[in-house]
Parts: sequence; C-alpha cells; structure tokens
Amino acid sequence: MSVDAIVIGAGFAGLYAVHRCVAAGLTVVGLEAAPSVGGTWYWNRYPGARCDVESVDYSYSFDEDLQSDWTWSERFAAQPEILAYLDHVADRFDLRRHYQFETDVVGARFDAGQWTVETSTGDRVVGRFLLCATGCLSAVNRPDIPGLDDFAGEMYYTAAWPREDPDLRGKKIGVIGTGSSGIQAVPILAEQAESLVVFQRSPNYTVPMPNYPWSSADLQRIRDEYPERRQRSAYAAAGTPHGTYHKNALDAEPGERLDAMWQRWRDGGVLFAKTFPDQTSVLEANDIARRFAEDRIREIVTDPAVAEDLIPVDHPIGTKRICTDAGYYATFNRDNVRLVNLRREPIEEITEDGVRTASATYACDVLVFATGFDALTGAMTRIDPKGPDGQRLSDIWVDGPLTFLGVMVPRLPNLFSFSGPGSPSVLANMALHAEVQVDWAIGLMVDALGRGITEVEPRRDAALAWTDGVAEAAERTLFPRAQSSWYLGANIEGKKRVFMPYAGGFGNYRKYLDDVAQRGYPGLVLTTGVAW
Ligand code: NA7
Repeated sequence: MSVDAIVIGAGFAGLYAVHRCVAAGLTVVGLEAAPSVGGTWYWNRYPGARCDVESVDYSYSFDEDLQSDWTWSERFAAQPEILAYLDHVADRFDLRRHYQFETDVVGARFDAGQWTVETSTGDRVVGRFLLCATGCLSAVNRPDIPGLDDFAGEMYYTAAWPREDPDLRGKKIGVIGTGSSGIQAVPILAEQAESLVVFQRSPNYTVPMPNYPWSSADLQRIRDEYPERRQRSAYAAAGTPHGTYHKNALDAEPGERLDAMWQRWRDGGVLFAKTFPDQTSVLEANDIARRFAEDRIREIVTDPAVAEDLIPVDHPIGTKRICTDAGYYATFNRDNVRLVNLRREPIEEITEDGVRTASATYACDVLVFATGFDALTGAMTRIDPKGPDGQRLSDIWVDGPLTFLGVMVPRLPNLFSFSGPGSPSVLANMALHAEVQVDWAIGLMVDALGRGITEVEPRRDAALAWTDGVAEAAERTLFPRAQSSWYLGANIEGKKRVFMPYAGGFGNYRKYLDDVAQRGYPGLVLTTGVAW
C-alpha cells in the first residue's frame, strides 16, 4: 500500500493530522497500537486520572461547531471524559476508517523518496511523508527492580491500566512512584485499600485542584468569551488564557505577594508554578513561592516527620512538573496509609508477597507502578527510524535530541515528529500544540507537493542552531536546576541528560513556525530529484 502520508498515533496530534491530511486531499493511513483512539488518554485510565489544564482549554480549537457542540461537565476533565471527547472527534470527522488499530510500528526506513513502515502485524506501509504523533508521555517506564517477576500478587502500571478496572477494595496496595500519576491515584486507592504504602523516591510539589462541575452559567460565559479565550491562548506562554500576576515577586510587597499566592493556590493546579513572572527564572523569587507551598504541606500533614519527607529538597518549585491533586497530602493523615522514603530505605527487592527495603518488608497484594515514561524521545527512539544513508534516529540523537523547530530531524527527510524534544511539548497545552505543529507540517507538505518537491529535510546547521536556542531558552530559566527531572531524561538509565522541551514559550514557538513558513522555509533543503 502506498499513500501520501502515514500517521503514527491516534491521540490529539494523530487524529488532527489525519483530519488535516484528508482535508488537504492527501491519501493517509493511520497506525495505532491501541484498539481505539485516544493515545495517552486511552492508556492512562488509572483511578483519579485527570488533566491538569482546564477542560474548555484542553480541547481542539480548529472547528467552531465542534467547540460549541461539545459540553465539558467539569472544570478539570477526568480521563473517561477526555477519551469520550476524542472518540467523538474521531466519529464526527470520520477518522477511524483511515486507521489500522492494534498495529504497533516496529521500524521505519526512508529510501528512494519514500518511507516504508513495518508493523507488528507484519504489514509494510509505504508513504511519502511520515507523521509521528507518537506522544511525549507514551513510552512506559517499567523499572527493572530485582525480584519483580517473583511477585505473586496483582501488578498494574498507571500508564497501561486495564480496561476492566480491577477491584482493589480491601486489599493491601503498594504504590511505587510519586509523580502526577501516583499523586492522583493515591487518594482514591487509599479509600479502597485495607492498607496503602506509598514508596516515594523523590517528593514532588503538588497543588490542590479545586475541581467542580461547570454550571450552565459558567458554560454560557465560556461560550461567550471563547473567541477571546482562544485568542489569548494562541500566543500565550503555555497555550492557555492564563498569565502570571502583574508584578514580579521581588517587586511586590510581602503582603501583596502573599495575597497573590493565596489567590493562585485557591485557584489551584499547575498555574501555581508560575504565580509571578520572575518565579521560574530568579531563585529568590522562586524561594518565596516554594516556601509558601511548603508551609501548606506542613499545615495539612499532621505528622511533622511525614510532612518533612513529603517536601522536595532537590529542585526549585515548578522546575519538575508540578502536580495537581485531589487531597494528596491529607491522605497521609489516614490510619491506613504509610509513606516510605526510599531515599532513606531504598527498595532492595520485590518478593513474592511484597516489597523489601533496606529497613523493612511491606506486605502487598497489589503493586501499582506509577513510574512514568521515557518522556519526549522514548516513543520515537523505540521506533528508531532510519534515513537514506543508513543513519538511525538513535545515531543522530546520540548526544541528545537534535531537531529543527522541534518538528523535523536532519538526515530523516519527510519525517515530522509532534510534541517531542525541541518543542514546548509538556510545557504547553497539548491540544493547541498539536494543531500548531500539524498545521505547519501539512502546510509544508502541501507546498512541497504543489511545487514538485519530493524531499524536505532540515540542514544540520539549522537544526544545530535551533537546538542551541532550545538550550539557551532553558538556561534563562531555573528548569535545568532540577537535575533529577524527566524533562532532562534523568529518570531513564543511560539517557543523555539534556533539557528537552523548548522553554521559550508556546506563543514564541508558534511565531518561529509561522515565520519560517512565511519566509519559504529557510533552514530546509528542498529536493526535486526523486520521481514518485
Ligand atoms: P513521573 O512524573 O515521571 O513520576 C514517576 C515516579 O516514579 C517518580 O516519582 C519517580 O521517582 C518514580 N520512579 C521511577 N522509577 C522508580 C524506581 N525504579 N523506584 C522508585 N521510584 C521510581 O511520571 P507520572 O506518570 O507520574 O507523570 C508524568 C506526567 O504525566 C506528568 O508530569 C503530567 O504531565 C502527566 P524520581 O522522581 O525519578 O526519583
């Protein structure tokens, strides 16, 4: 089979890419490992899974009718509702018929002007362009802990939670991992469990999420202001309509600062990471917000020793992904919940019936691994596409990810990768991010096809310049100080430590993309050599 475009993935970016290809009159095949659409939101169906961006923003903006017909029930949508939304999008735009589901991509190579993709079903799909909408949080991190295979109880990964929700009531549950997923799951698991042990290697900052059902008045207000809301998001730092407080922390009086922080804390969610404009770039400003958050932990958690264990010590607030929770800290006041600090007592092995640390053995019927992902690069390097001269992505990225505009890779012509390194990715609203990157790729593809160009590839110097710019943008922030962060790949053994997302803001990123397109794609080599 030979098509214009092969799209890998049926999440936010993949579905939109298929839709845009069809609208542009291109033939397209979508390949998706899951049995249905949803991407990250298909797999991450663990108890408490919820998006930390408001529902009305974390949704496509490209179609007015879609936007006005769909009604979000809550301020922060839970996983089933986001999945239902993506199901609705797939049906509404008739996207499913372009997909082969339960089809893993196991390899891809470019030769004679075309990509040949190999799948787990033994098929080969040939296409001019390869659009990798493979997700930034999709390659599951399954840690290699001694004895794992000996465990006789039930084992689940939050990132690959069974479709049939397991009944965990009355069981002894151990949760390994305290990132967003663990932090969201813990309060719910604590209510179900006979006992819950939380194995924490690194504490994270988390801000309570004051979630509530949207009232009809809320929804009417949002409908009325949607155009303006979307306009503000389009060029905002994180792709949402929210900004920071109007003054730097260091320019505000202590009382004013405190009011601003309380306001943000009560509004809830990840926005606390950016209460003040200088909070992510000036340590002294960050310290003010950090100390405020730490005081809240000490206030909520009744056992002072547990509170201290829950307070991060290795990074400024917000430089690792700040989490959003529904009662996480208060969960540690329950009699059936225990926190185990793995920095003090590391896991030595998993036994048949639990977890043995350096100090004790914890009996568990169920182990829940909330151990994260090989983020941003993992999904792509696991496919490891091969270019025309035999170079693989893993060779090209041996010193860290090298991209042009976070979308293209030198030596891999006609390949686009979405929400990966070199783009704002996890620092921005994924729905709008997908639209912006896919629009850019489709614009280039249509332009190339119209001009008889058969290969488009970034020049190495252009990719180096962009990647240097990504590093410089990170250096202007406090992000690189979080040395144990998955933003730097620190959670994956052997992964090159490089700050991967573009930290210069979603709006600025979008301007770069617009500018390169408007100027006729400087930085790209456009070849007409190979006849299709
Ligand atoms: P994260 O944020 O990567 O969290 C994974 C957690 O698992 C984190 O606390 C890790 O500790 C811990 N971990 C990983 N491997 C181990 C081992 N071997 N032993 C003990 N603990 C371990 O993933 P999430 O799924 O929670 O969240 C990812 C993003 O999804 C989130 O930020 C949102 O954007 C949505 P560590 O910090 O590495 O010491």
